[in-house]
Amino acid sequence: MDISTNPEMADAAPAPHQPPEIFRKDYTPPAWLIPEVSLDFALDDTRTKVTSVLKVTRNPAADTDPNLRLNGDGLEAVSILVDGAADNSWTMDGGDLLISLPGEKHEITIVTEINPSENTQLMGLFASGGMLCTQCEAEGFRRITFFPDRPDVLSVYTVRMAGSKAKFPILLANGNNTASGENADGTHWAEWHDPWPKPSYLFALVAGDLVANSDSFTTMNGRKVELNIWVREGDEGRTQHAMDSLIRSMKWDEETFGREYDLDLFNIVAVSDFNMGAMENKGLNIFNTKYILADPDTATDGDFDGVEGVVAHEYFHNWSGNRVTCRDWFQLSLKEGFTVLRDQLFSQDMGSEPVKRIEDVRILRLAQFPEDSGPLAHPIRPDSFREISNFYTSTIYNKGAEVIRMMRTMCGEEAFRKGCDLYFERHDGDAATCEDFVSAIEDGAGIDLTQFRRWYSQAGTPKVSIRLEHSGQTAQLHMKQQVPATPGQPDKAPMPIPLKIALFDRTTGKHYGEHLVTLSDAEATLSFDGFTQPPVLSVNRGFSAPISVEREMTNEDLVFLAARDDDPFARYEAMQDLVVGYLVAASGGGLSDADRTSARASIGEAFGAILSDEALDDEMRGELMILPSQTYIAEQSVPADPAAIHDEREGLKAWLGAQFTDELMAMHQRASAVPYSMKPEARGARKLKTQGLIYLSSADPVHGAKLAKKQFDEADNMTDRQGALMVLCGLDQPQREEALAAFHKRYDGNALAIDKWFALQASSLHPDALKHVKALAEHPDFTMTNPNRVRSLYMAFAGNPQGYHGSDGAGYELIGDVILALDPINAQTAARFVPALGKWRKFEPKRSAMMKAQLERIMKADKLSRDTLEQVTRSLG
Ligand code: B3K
Ligand code: ZN
Repeated sequence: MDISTNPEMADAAPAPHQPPEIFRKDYTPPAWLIPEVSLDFALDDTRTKVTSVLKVTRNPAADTDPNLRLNGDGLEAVSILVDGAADNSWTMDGGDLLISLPGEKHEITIVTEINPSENTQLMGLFASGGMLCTQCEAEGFRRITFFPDRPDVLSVYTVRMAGSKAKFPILLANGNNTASGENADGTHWAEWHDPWPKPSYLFALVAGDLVANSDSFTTMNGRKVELNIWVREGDEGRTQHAMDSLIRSMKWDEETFGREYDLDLFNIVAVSDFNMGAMENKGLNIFNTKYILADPDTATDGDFDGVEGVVAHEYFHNWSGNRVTCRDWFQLSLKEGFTVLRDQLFSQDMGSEPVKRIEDVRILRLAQFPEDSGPLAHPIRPDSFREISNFYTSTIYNKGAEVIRMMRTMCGEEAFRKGCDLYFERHDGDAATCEDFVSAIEDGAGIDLTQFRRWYSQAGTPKVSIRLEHSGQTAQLHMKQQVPATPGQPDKAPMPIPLKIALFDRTTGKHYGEHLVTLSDAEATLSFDGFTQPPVLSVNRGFSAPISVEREMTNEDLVFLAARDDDPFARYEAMQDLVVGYLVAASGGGLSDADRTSARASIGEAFGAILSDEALDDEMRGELMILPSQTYIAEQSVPADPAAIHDEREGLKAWLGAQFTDELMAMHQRASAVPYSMKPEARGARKLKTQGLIYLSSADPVHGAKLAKKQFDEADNMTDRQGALMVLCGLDQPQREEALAAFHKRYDGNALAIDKWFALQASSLHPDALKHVKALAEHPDFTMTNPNRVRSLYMAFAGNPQGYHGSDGAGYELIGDVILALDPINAQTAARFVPALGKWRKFEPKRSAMMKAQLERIMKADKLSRDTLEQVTRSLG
């Protein structure tokens, strides 16, 4: 009987079938190894034939299992040969192919056929803008051919591909190009060999009409490496920054980590349809165009930094990820956390160290803290998953990096380097675990990390309460830690928390040295002598631990630190605390008029000190001026009322803008006189210009719109142009439409710039943002099949603290619609929208119920991908 025809049964519809949960504790080594693979691709847009020859051998380190399990996803074998003969000993288990093998060594030949043009999931082999390319991490290789698609099976690959020379003049794969040739029928072929054994997730192939920006790099041992950045014709003029970044990364990794590149060739290809930022395939990185293409006219300073950071990140994976890979996907942070740390340290060295540190903490707080305090919380080494794509999270990446950074802080840079050297030496060529990494740091650096390992197993952002008591000559620091309960982890043990602290003398404005203290127990008290009056405490300097600090501190002391702390992060933090404290209290309705006046006066005092401090560089000044995000304030005020937070935050901006109009105008004028360059002072000036506009337009929208339009019209670079347009987008002034039209006209056809045009409108503070988003979805430039475009409209909107949280719930409904519409097209991207609804428990009851109702609606859909189903289930659970 059809269940839908029986109303009673329809009501009691069972929960959708859940894919199996996979547990870290169940890991077993593969029964069969594949030392060598040969792949042959007959390339075609709609019918690519893949012939795979696998040399398989029994794994002596595993239990005997006659079955060779070859993972497949949506594949059908056209033919299967075992040792050259047709074979019928195979069976299917779901999408997987099982072949029963009698001996110790066999050769398996399998032919599959795939359709890259229909592949809207962008996993496996897919078509993008006329070219064919691959994405295999984590489990995309099984969409190309049957294979043990797990990271602990390492093979040497030889790849041959053939296809139309006119359509695919450039044929690339991992490793080195060993042979190529032409056929009489207009096709050509190329053969590639990668000498380094690698897991299937690092396989890559690209075929297309591409042009290269080429250069070379000579390694520390004199190996000359050919470097190519491949893009579509016309884009090559925007690749130089990526090339410079690559060369700087190669040099930096030699100097800082002693890591040298290991092939004669390094190729990067930029594609416009890509689920994420980039992919570190061995010798053939594939990038989202967003992280390759940059010039002053089309890319902001932030975009330039993004290119530099991602190019470095992917390059650094060559050691932290490729030479030493992961045993299983539970170890993802082994490569991702470590590589994020490496790219952060690189970017710190390339530009302003404090500004980079503040930016990284801001990302952590915006993306990771909400994960840690919500239904999707998981440790940096998860214990289970249903769909690994859902675990490419800020927790794995950003908190993973913070955890390794803490080890570095605790053992010191030199000892940390020794630990890293030992890790690479011990595990080169291995599929390793997080435990292997921690042990290598322990042994190499000579440090005991027994208790520290809890950072790998416990989820949740620790809260540390700090109180300073003073009597006589002694200051006592009372510290208490609490690691909150998270799903599946109700009870937590204390973790070692390294805290850099300094105690300032409030008369001299100086401190007597920084201390590194480690809070290992639930509570501890430390005494410091020699203070005749209570010192001012500066704590978690440099953000030495990824925790949230609750410190009992007067506004007066916060102003003191915001104006003069010599640790730039602590100075920023004092300013943030001052504002967060005010906005949380004000939006919660718990502030008397007198308290409001006095808190604003303190914020004004600190803000004034920041504007006028001549010792500050402008990049840092701009950083200190940025108010804490609405999302961060909402996190601090559960249950949050987004409308109240918005009103208070806007009120404070307008108040500061009015109080400091003259200073901000003078600052804007001074900054506008600095000519465009990539020098820090010019970048700082650009940051100040837009920060100035933000406050001035808040205080006086009519005047602000004029000033913003002037900045927009006179801009000779994207940073100024986008900054001005961002401000204009939030204003209900006539200049808004004029500037939007001019921007679209100027950049018509430039996908990355048009993405900005969508994103600025979708994230704007304009009261009609939702209406704008709905209209933009109908714009001819909008498409659901390009992830960048989808993100620029809908992800920007889901992060819009005002529009998304409209009191009628229409924003939630829109995101619910997007998830349902996108799920069959691109499940990975669809699932990324679920956390926007999944934070329902943090909001006031009315909004909370409406967000939850959207999750329940999605849950009822006929068919959901594994990705979305897992995220919705966890979010409701
Ligand atoms: N390792 C890739 C991410 C792959 C994501 C798969 N869903 C990029 C990176 O982290 O460098
Ligand atoms: Zn990575």
